[in-house]
Amino acid sequence: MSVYDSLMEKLREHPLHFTLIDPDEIGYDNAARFAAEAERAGTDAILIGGTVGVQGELLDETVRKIKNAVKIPVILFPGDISGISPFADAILYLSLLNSRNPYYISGVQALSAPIILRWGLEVIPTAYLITEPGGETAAGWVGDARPLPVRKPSITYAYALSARFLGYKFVYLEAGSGAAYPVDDRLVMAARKALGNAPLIVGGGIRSPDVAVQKIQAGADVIVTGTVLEGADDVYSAVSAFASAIHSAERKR
Ligand code: 1GP
Repeated sequence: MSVYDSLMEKLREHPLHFTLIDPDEIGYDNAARFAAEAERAGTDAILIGGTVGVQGELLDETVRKIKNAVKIPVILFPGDISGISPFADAILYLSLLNSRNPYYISGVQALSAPIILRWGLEVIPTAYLITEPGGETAAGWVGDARPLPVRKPSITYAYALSARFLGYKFVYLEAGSGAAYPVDDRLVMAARKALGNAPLIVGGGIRSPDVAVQKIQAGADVIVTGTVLEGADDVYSAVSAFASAIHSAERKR
């Protein structure tokens, strides 16, 4: 079964939690232990990526070590063409639809497509939408995004609807890693309204299980957390608190 199909099958049961590992932040010696703890605590997939300094040997070794340590899907979450590795199970093939720079909408995808085919990586087409306050984060700055404004949820609605019409398998609303606050509930609700039952990922600036549940109640299906887990003394307890709250949260439909 493909990674996408396995995630969709799980999503029919309950919302999901993904753990983001940034090799540049954590280093590959810690990454495998960290991922194994996160899996034991109930996270549903490991995302590997970062905007700055994630490439080459550091990325390949991190992916290989994590792959050896866990059975859950290991999925690339690339910040640029350098963020790809043949050793993962799948790649979130991101188009940053609200970038000012066509490189991040379709250029990097074209440049990476032939090597991704050669490696046989499973591709999961994902519309990546950076919301406020993402302009102040590395993803927003590097991706030259026009962050979707909190005061105008109709713009998020329009972008999410266009992502649905364009056939993306996932829509990812992103406040940016380490954002001062997460994606606003009104924007999550607007995207949900546009997407019907199609899967919606929300991440960036989520620091507590209560906030994660709030985003699910607003319409998210998958919550991504990175920074709050990297800083945790006890990774198992931190992930477990998120995963159990998210798995039992009631989704808005
Ligand atoms: C970033 O959405 C992810 O791409 C996770 O963000 O690091 O703020 O949890 P945090």
